[in-house]
Amino acid sequence: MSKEIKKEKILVTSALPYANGPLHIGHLAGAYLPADIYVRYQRLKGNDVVYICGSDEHGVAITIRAEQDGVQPKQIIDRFHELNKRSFECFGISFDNYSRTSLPIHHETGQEFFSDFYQKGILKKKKEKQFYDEAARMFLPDRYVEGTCPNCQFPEARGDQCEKCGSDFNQTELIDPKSKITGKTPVLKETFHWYFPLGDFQEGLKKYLDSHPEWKQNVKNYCYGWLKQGLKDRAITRDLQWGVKVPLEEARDKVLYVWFEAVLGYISSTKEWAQKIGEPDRWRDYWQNENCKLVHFIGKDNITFHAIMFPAILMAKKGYTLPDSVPANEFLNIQGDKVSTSRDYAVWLEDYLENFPPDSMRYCLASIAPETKDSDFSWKDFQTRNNSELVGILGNFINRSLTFIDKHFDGRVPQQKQHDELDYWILKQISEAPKKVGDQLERFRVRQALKAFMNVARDANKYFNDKEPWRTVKEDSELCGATLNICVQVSKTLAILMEPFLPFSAEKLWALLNQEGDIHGQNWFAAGKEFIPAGHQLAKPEILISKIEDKVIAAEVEKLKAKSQTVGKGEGKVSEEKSSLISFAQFKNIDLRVARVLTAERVENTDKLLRLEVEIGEEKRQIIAGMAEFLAPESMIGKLVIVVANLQPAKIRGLESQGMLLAAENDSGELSLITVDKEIGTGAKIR
Ligand code: B3M
Ligand code: ZN
Repeated sequence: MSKEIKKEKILVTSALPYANGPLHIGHLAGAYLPADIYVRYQRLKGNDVVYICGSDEHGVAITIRAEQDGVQPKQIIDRFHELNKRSFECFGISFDNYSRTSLPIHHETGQEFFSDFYQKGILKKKKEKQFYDEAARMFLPDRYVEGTCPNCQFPEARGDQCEKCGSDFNQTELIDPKSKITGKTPVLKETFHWYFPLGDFQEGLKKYLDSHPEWKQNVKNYCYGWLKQGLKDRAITRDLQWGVKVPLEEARDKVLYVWFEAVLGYISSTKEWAQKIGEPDRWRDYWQNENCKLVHFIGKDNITFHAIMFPAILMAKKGYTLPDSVPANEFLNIQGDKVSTSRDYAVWLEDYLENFPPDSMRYCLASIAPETKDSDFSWKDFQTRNNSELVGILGNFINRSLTFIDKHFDGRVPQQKQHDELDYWILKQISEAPKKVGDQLERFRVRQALKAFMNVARDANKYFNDKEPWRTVKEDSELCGATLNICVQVSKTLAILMEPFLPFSAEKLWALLNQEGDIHGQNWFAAGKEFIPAGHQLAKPEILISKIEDKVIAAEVEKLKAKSQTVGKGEGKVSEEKSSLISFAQFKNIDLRVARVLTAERVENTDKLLRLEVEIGEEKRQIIAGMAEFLAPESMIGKLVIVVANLQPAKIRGLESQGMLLAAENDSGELSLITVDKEIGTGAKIR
């Protein structure tokens, strides 16, 4: 069957997530699950599809996180690359390759594009004034500056892009800019950068967009909006150390702008894939082949880079396939609130997997996919969808059919008989289903596709009910057998059709039907048509999907409630990992110093308080400490102690305390002073 159909070449990508934090279900719903469903479907159709992704490991998103944690960027990317890769695997996101932009193959690819443009004279070198943080003594690219969006007045716009309205701009256009490092207003200082002449591609891009009237409305709206404003040249280099080095002697301290090279990550990841399969040139079959369909799944905040910037880059490079479609999704909110990584208000993939199976979330997210507008995830809805739909409709049909056959027909597929009207009806439903589901998937409508799939399960239950096998088994066992034979064929159809949405359950069902071969390698068009012969032995029935209890859901709701009440600072800027442990950065915020006690005396009319004078390097400070019960003041004089040097001053009994002394305390409240074991000098840092 599939042989008659011409194989299509399709290269699918999902946005490369920054390796600066863990992933949450919002990520999954936007750029990964819809792509995976689409890819799995195309594979079943027998198309030649390669699914590419990887970690985005450059840019300020990474360096800011590293600075916060007080570690090197390399440590951040290694950690989150592995973590995120594993989370994707656990959710069945079936990339053919998950690469990293820190790999040499990517650096070479990025540099090759830059050099090519440079040599062709496409790039414009411009001297310009750029924001510079005098206190931190560095230029402030992109997200190192924040301010008010020049387009929509959103007060927390990043230096290169506004999260709110999606517009992108040069940072000097920001209103009331502030350095993210010191919070100070940056100054303008001269530097130079290379610009990609996006403006020159205005007409070419217009033609290109016009040739894709089928694109999603949200994507077209954004794109035409930008064209209307008029495209401007974009700087593609930055004054940073971390990134892909600009391959020019005169630009030693510059790297390629992360967005310029990140999109090229799709190409380098495909190259890496080709090398891994031992056909290093195979990537060209996709990227340099106008018959290959290139599809980018992304979130809406990335539209400009994929539908404007990247096509222009590919046009400039010449000989490359342009994106055929850019299905961008909107955002997923959680229980009525925006996801906030800094407040830990999110459903993290790793946490989810500790308590629930991946398919339940895949099902829920596919049914509420934010395709045309932002959508909302709630735990209650998740439970209802799992219990009443997945278990109550899909699982129920499979289970009642298979247990019936097990009980009354020894687990063997019964004989077929002359069909009646109901039989013809259900057979028609399953034979039409692959096209119905497929038509929606071709148009990236995951919600509708899932609905069409679930309609088959609904029809199947109706068929079972109307045929009343529990009655016919007593009156006409042959008729009953024929009904159950059809139920088996429906189950097989469901197994294939569910594979894109519910790959783990599909595997399980395939095993219950005791089918040979890999469910992931079946033929989509055989669904509803190629039947299991009578007499075939089925496996012992098992529950396909389990119900989720109220109390587990209640616990999840509580967890989120607690977080929605904590006030976040630095909302949504840089993700922080959640845990009760403190980060290294938090530890580093405490300035601990060695100090010498110069004088010590009791504070009059108190039992506990001592007034100490300490020396910290050049500085003298007064500290009021509650230690008099256990420590004689004279014994402390001359000792080297540890002081928290950046504690806010406090008034104690009218005396200002400018720091805190560290002491160990046991269960009975006894104190012992913490000292250092050699003359290291006052002011020395504790680390
Ligand atoms: N890393 C941005 C993001 O995670 C970015 C996508 C790159 S796709 C080439 O939103
Ligand atoms: Zn804006």
